[in-house]
Amino acid sequence: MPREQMRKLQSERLKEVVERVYNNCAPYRERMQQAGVSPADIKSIDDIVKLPFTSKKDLRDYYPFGLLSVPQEEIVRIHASSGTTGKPIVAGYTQNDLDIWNEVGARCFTAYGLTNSDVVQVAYGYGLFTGGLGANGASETIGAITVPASSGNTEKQIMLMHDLGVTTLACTPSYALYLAEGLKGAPYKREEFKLKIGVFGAEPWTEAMRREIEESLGIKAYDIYGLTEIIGPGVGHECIYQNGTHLCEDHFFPEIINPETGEPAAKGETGELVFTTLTKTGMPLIRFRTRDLTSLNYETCDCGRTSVRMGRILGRSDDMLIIRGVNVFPSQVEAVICELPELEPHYFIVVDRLNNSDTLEIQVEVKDDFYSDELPKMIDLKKHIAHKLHSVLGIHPDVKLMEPRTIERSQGKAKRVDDRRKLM
Ligand code: DLL
Repeated sequence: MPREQMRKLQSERLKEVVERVYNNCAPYRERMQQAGVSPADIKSIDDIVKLPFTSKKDLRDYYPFGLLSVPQEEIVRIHASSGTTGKPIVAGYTQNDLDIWNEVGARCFTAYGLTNSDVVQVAYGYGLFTGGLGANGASETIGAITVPASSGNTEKQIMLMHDLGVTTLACTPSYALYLAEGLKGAPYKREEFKLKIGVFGAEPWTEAMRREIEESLGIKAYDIYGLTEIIGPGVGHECIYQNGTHLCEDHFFPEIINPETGEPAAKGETGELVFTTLTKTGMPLIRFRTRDLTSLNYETCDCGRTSVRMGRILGRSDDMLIIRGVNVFPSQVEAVICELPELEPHYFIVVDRLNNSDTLEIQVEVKDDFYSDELPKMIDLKKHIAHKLHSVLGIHPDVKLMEPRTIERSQGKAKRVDDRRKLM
């Protein structure tokens, strides 16, 4: 769709959704009244900046159903994501919302080149988490054979993949790496598998990790993006050019803001991603602050799609570690580790405070071929890794070399940081 036409569509839809939340959801009405803005002030998509933000805190404050814009009877599905503290964040979906979800999910799967000839193994968890049911809906909507394996039980996953001629694996990128390890010890040859495509998301991953997955599984690995509050997987997808995540902006309008000031960021600048759901009816969200840090690119993609492309999620504004005053993102550590041939792509970060000074320990796993009993060799390797990490992070980490297969593997979203400072 030409950009001008897209903006027209977004303008119309924004007016409708603002009317809906204003008339049907008291917290929105009150907040808009406080900000001195009414639905009549929203004439085009450019007026979106007049509207107040919504945050994760609002979802907690109005837990579980206070932000619905329809009578509860119209809700047909609940999903939830566990927060770091206390109650989960709950999202209610109407049948209209599930239909939109299936449509955008199908759009994602089509962009990866999938059709009804494919066999899709969904190894995201099924349940309150949106990964399993979301990918399931996308796969069924394009008419592919859908294998609802859910997460865990790696041996069985591999057997199913082999026996059913699975062409597509949908799971977290960290679980894809875990499965790749499992495949090495499995009683099948690579030629016996039909696997060619991976649909990976639900956690940040780097280009280096993509290469690692593509090489170890012999597939093309594509990004899928989404969040419980907006809709699960299906908010955005890569295309075969793997050059940014196209957002389904006819349904989810994106903005980038400066996370400190809330002001719109300059074109192309990195900042916090904010979404307004333009078509949802159950729990529409206006200017929802995702805390994800990224940038947007409005140039037409080589694939011909005109939809805006999101850069990789660099981390979350709340995931950023400040260590001895320096901002450190786990994704930076991951990029370095995946580049080093001596290391497995698994790591764990421990931050602590000793005598009022922050400590940063990075546990890395040495590959079998490089692990040695000869101390000088190991000391040299450790120095080399510390040097590489220092050049990217700007601070000196304490590198801890771990034996092969000793860092815990993840079957869902990987937990990679233990910040012990908060406990003190
Ligand atoms: O993780 C939805 C999902 C399921 C997306 C399966 C893709 C595949 P939540 O549990 O609510 O929902 O977590 C949402 O996960 O704000 C990002 O920080 C992160 N995230 C999701 N997809 C990606 C991605 C699901 N492709 C939070 N790249 C989001 C980086 C991602 N981070």
